Amino acid sequence: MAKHEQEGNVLEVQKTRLKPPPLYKVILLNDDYTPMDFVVVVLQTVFAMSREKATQVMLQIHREGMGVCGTYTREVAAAKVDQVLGFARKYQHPLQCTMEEI
Ligand code: TYC
Repeated sequence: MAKHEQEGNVLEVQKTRLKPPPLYKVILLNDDYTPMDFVVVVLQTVFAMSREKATQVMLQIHREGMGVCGTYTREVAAAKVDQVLGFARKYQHPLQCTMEEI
């Protein structure tokens, strides 16, 4: 840590680089009841996907059981999970969403 004298005050200069924040995958789970169109709208709204991309991702989740919707810092990932669960609850669909550190 370098020190600089400036008008009598000692300023400490941060030399060491900060670690990049950990990233989290937001994962959507398949179920037998949530309508496909609803999942497509969620992917478009919460994850800013085009209709075409959202349809691809929805079908991949439908076939494989789960899928990654995006990777974000912890707070952003948590907000996306909350948004998905909020929409699902509002329209009474059992859609589940979770996050996992990379
Ligand atoms: N499996 C659902 C159906 O057949 C569609 C679906 C896709 C639900 C993706 C959830 O994350 C999901 N209606």
